[in-house]
Amino acid sequence: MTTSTTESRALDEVKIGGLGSSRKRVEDDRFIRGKGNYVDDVVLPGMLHMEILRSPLPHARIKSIDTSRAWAIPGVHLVLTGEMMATRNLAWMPTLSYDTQAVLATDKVRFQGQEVACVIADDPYIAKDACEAIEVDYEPLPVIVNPVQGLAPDAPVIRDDKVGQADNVVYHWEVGDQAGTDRAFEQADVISTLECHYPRSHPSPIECCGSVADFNRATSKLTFYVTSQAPHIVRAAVAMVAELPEQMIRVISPDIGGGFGNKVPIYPGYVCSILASILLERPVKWIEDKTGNLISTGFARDVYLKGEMALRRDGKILAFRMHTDADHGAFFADAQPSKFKIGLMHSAFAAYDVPVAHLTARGVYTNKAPGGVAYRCSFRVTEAMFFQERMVQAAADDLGIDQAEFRRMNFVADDDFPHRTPLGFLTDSGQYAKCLDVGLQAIGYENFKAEQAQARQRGKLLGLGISTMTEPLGAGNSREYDILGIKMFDSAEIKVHMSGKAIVRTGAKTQGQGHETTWAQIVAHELGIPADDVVVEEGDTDTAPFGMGTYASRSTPVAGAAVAMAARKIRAKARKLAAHLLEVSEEDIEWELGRFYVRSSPQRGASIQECAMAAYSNMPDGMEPGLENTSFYDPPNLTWPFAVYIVTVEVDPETGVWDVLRMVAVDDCGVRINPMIVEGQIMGGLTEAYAMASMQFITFDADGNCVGSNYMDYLLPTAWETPGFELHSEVVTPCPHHPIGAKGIGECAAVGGPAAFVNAVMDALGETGVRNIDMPVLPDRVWEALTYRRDVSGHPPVRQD
Ligand code: MCN
Ligand code: CUN
Repeated sequence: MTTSTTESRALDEVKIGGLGSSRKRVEDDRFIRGKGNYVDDVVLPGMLHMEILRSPLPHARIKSIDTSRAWAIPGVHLVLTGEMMATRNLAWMPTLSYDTQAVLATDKVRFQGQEVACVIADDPYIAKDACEAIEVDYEPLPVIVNPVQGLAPDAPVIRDDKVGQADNVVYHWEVGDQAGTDRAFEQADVISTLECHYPRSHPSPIECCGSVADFNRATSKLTFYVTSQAPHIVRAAVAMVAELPEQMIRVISPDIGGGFGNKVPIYPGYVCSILASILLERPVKWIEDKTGNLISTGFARDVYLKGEMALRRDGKILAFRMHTDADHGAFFADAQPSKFKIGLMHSAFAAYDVPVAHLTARGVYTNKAPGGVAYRCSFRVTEAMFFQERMVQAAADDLGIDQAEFRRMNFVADDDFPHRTPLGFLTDSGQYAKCLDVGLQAIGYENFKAEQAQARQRGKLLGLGISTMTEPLGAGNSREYDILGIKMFDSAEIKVHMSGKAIVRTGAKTQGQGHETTWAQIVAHELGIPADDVVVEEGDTDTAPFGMGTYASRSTPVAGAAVAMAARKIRAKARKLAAHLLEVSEEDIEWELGRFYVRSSPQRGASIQECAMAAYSNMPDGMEPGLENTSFYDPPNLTWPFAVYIVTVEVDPETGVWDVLRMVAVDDCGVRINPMIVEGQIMGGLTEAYAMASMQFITFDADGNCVGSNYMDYLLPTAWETPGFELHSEVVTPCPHHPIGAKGIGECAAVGGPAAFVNAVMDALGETGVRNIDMPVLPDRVWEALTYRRDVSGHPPVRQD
């Protein structure tokens, strides 16, 4: 390269795949060729197959289990029951929320689909047949399908296994200033109220959960292939539950076909496959089927939300109070920071400048599969933001103030950061009003209002819904966030080879988010090594540095930050190597992307690749050879992305059917590492938001039968049903405490999206006096609301007899 001495020789960052490059996802090369390596692709010599017998009843005492017919089937190697698990102290296991969960039921079954027995056989078909040959004698018990029933004074105690548990309450939790909130309500001109139910929803990844346990008696080592978003947590849990030494456990999460939170909890199937492999000294594979997944694995939401807002006539929000009743199913098995019982529900209204607030929460056991926290949400932020935006719209309507204007006047101002919210968070940065303005401009807000008025005169119902969200992403800091006492931080390791190529490993675990692409981009940004020269590896606890895994969109905020910090340590060492190569002192060295140079003669330089070679072949006296480093990153705060979603709909009053006319999304997630991947994340999240708002329905009848345990009943939108989305990326507020200014994005659209759709339908219903229709906003619910001019609740039915 011939350049003049004054001209920069820095590499073009976008060309080498650095920050801001919409580099194609490197992992897709194998995925689109069908060459991914999922747990079900793992085939080991001598491998056996496990199937689970699940309870048909939601609540029943187990009188007896007869496995003799199953044992007699040729090809059956082992039949596991709770009684056998109990002899090894494995009938119950700890959950990630300091509760216990039955691995295989011993005393009672507590939800439909609960694991009762396992069969390990030569193939999955024999195992399944043998499961059907097991005879279980159940004595049915009264069933509880919602918190109202669970809290009734004469309700049967579901968790009678727990010493001292006399009712179905899991916890009471509160935060905020009750007395101050009461005083603020006394000052209010107007008090707005809202009550709604955020229904159960299910992540439903393409790949179900599964595991292959391979215990080798000769080496005493357990290799455990598993569909986990957090392999290191699984290793810790297996060490705890199975009492195996941690260094003898190798957990490998290979390719994962979508996680969405479903693959965070520890499932009974994992534990049973491990015990079976230890007992049989052969590899044991368990692959869950779709119904098993839909009926028994980590659900989300199912929370009853109730709140009030104290308002001044001019539109100022003075205070809010909120109460939530969460249906946790039979076991409190959520994975969440232990200090916060209802997740991060107290992030509600964090984008609004509210002086004082109070939140109470109660968890209730019911005869349903354990759930509550998973599905594209940073620990219940989804429910918090949904309630926030439904409440804000109701308050604006009550005051007769324009919904956009009401939001704008109450937003935390751009110069008011860091901002302490009334429920204790410290939000870091944002340009809320600007995002809103971009959204309103894009949707043509003023025009729409005119169109809406004209349409109403013609008997057509048009509606416009706005939703905003700010989400605390990137737990910890470790001062406040831990899971089972393990502090939440993350890590990255970079090894630069002598040719200047590199490998990055982190404690996170991609499930489709594209880490193999984006972590390399961070290295390219920090070191000037082209992203194509950097390979990324995650998910093997024997090789990856410790980390808490990928959920709550924590990877970029935490593991991504660790990648940048590890790269900076490498750069610091490379600088010393450059000084040595250029025969000047380190103080005389400058850095530009990909190259160190001598300040006084910029044409004299050493590329990062030359420094790498020197680390193996020509290091200064006294310097350790090699160019590798690890960084453990404990974030100072969560990152706080912000978004505005605006939807317009047309409702047919004759049928209640509603169609989305347009949807505009303005997301500010700080610096975008890979704009294309960020857009993919937003589109995926908006699709899920649309599904939850419009069609997805997994509920339970009065007898506790799960309705929605198959894809005829539980609907997934295809490209045909999904509306088009218009994405805007012009607002960028770099995160002030993240090394590259990035904030999380993985869940924002699923978190903020649902309220935009519901608000749009509610806006269309405008003058009917209907205040709420619970999700999913099915046409019959809309029709009912319009026809009878009443709210339509989505509460599960309660038996009347
Ligand atoms: N990214 C970026 N610039 C930013 C922020 C993120 O380029 N400013 C990129 C990241 O580098 C990463 C992706 O976007 O490649 C998502 O990053 P992040 O927001 O850090 O989220 P995580 O990687 O921690 O992913 C978790 C999040 C969660 S919790 C759920 S649930 C969810 C989601 O990701 N599950 C998914 N998106 C998913 N996408 C797919 N395809 N599959 C899943 O299971
Ligand atoms: Cu809550 S679903 Mo994501 O955090 O794995």
